[in-house]
Amino acid sequence: MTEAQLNAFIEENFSERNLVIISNREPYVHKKTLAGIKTESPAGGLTSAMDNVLKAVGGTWIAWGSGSADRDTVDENDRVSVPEGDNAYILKRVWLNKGLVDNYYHGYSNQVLWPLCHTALNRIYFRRRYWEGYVRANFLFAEAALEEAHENSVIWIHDYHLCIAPKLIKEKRPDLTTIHFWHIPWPDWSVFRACPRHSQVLEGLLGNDIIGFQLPIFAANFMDCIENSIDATIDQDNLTITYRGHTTRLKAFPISIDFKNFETMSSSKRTERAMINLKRKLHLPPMIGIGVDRLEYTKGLMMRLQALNLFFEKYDSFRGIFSFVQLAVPTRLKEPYLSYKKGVEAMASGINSRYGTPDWQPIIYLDNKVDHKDLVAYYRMADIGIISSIYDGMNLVAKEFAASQVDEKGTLILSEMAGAAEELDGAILVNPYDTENFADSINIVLKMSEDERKNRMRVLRKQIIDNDIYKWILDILSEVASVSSVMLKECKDFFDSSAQLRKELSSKELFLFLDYDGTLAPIAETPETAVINDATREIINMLKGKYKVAIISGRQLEDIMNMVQINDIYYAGNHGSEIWSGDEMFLSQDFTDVRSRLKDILKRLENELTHIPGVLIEDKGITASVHYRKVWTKDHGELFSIFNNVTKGCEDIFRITSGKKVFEIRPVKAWNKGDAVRWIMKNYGEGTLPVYIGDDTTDEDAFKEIGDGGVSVSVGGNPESEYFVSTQAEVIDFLKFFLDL
Ligand code: GDG
Repeated sequence: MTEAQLNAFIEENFSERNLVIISNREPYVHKKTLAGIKTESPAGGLTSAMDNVLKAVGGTWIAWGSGSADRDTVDENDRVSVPEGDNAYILKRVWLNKGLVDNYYHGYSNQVLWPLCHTALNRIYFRRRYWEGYVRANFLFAEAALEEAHENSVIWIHDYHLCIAPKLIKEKRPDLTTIHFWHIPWPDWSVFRACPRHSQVLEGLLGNDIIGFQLPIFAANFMDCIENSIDATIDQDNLTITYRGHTTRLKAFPISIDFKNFETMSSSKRTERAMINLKRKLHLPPMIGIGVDRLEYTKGLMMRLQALNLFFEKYDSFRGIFSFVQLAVPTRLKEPYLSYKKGVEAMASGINSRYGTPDWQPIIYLDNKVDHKDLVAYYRMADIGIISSIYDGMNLVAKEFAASQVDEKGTLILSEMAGAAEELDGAILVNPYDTENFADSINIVLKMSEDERKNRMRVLRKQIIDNDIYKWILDILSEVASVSSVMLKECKDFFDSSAQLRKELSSKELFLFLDYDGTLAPIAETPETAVINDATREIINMLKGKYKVAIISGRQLEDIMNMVQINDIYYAGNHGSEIWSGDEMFLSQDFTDVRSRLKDILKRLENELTHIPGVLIEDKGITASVHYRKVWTKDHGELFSIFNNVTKGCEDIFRITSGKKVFEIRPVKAWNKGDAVRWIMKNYGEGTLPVYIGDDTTDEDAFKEIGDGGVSVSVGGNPESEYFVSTQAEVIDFLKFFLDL
């Protein structure tokens, strides 16, 4: 991919659109110095990647103005053109006072979300004021974005500092397209549930049209968290979540670097001179290793030093001829980082005093930030690059190291826990906690033949060439273009539209179709505890005097009639395969065969699933449900595989569908809720307009059946329905609306 190809794509698809980026960190910081105002670019993967995007696309970047001269360099709208002289785009600064920085940035962002997402639960520290500051700061960022947004703008939000902003932006401007890229890992529910205010975080993020993750597993983990904590409609196949009428799409976009730029910088004469100077200045031995990290506990610097310590102890022939250069830029400058810094420094100097000699140091520890142009010299001269993250979204250093290896002589040792390990085949993977194996891997690499090194490095570089930063941007912007051109089908808030609906419906004869579980009754742990309350029952009793009413359920007919206990209305059980009209029963087919085959399947499932606690098998005569709401997430994989195995081969007679934590086994020819609506309307609904409310994916067939010929309403929002009510608790107001009509 080249910059030119990307520009052509942007020209074609985005020339009419304005791109607004929001991130916590700004790409250019203005600082007061004795020599005047100086501009700096902070170290960090995010800023370097996104600076490239805006240089290519133009637009506005909104970020916290953290530099001492930041206020002196902006105009009256808090804007400044950057980079200086080039004026490729606008940087708009948001001002945060010290208290807000402490609570929002050092507090909720860095002491809750950062350790949480890196599964370092014992490092989480939460105060209520952190959360309040976080919400306030998100509000300020969202306001700034709304000021800069044009009609048609695309808002590209970054990372864990800004989880609430998407919701705030969408509430005011639903027409804007919002994409959020999550740079760090996303943990599964067993970890994420430890997050104080986790529902608000998830709800905030669901304001986005797209959420991008580094790896598919992080998107799957996000789904897992939604499934366990938010009443939303989930489409596992298309990776979409519909919540309160809005659909969010999840997708993995592994981030990359500007390969060409690193390669060009590294091949330059300047770099060759810098390598000679560094070797002389640092008294480097013939073989060297390199580590480049923010001084950050997730980067596993302690584990790396432990492995190096063991390496120098065990493989003493390398003493005097191999040094490891560690560039560690201090970051965040607060606890726990200050203690971590001291620990790392003490360990490095311990190794040096243990093995060092007057003219050789095993570890050369440098904590000053170096310019990228100089950084490539370190990368290029290294025989080995080490990344030992305990958990990492991607890790751009891995890719920068490879891109700078223009002589192809260096080898990368890469932690299995870094996202980059999923992509970079030529690297030697290590578990950072396995110190012996890690130390042995350093020895193996240093003794590796030149041919193997070159082969590995070629494979590695090829992967990055094919998937560079321009491809990453293109993939994301293509997704944005497709989302906005199709404009994911949205549904409207029923109550916001009530005046209009009142006008349209008051003169009509209506037929109310009501789903039961999750609609008339709240979802419960077991089917028998999902009960309808007296108030709802009373309203339905009144409604049946005014309109025709049908209860449509996936439960067995007898079961649903027992649960609801209202006479003189229609019932459809087993998704419509059994219908009760008030005085007669209708079956959609002869179920004799189905019944006996289903019995066998359920018997096998019962036998094979007994050891998994929490599985509930519901025999509904002609259909069955396997509920796993109470099954631990860790057992889901095993449950799914047993279920698939047992039901394999019965496709001639049964169809498997899934709903909210439930698998349904239904005869191939069995009716769905859409069929039930059609049949009831044809036989009993002449002259009436159907109104349907339901909460589950199985209600989609009914929504589709109704289409424009009635009113379809989902609980929680489903793109197939025309309207939504937000929660099950609002269903009672929905029923009252018809009573008052
Ligand atoms: C997050 C995720 C994900 C470091 N020291 C110096 C310096 N750096 C630059 C490197 C590289 C960047 O910092 C670090 O990249 P990481 O990928 O390790 O990034 P994080 O800051 O942890 O960021 C991470 C990333 O977002 C992107 O999505 O990969 O997983 O945690 O670019 O070169 N740069 C300069 N001097 C230094 O001394 N100039």
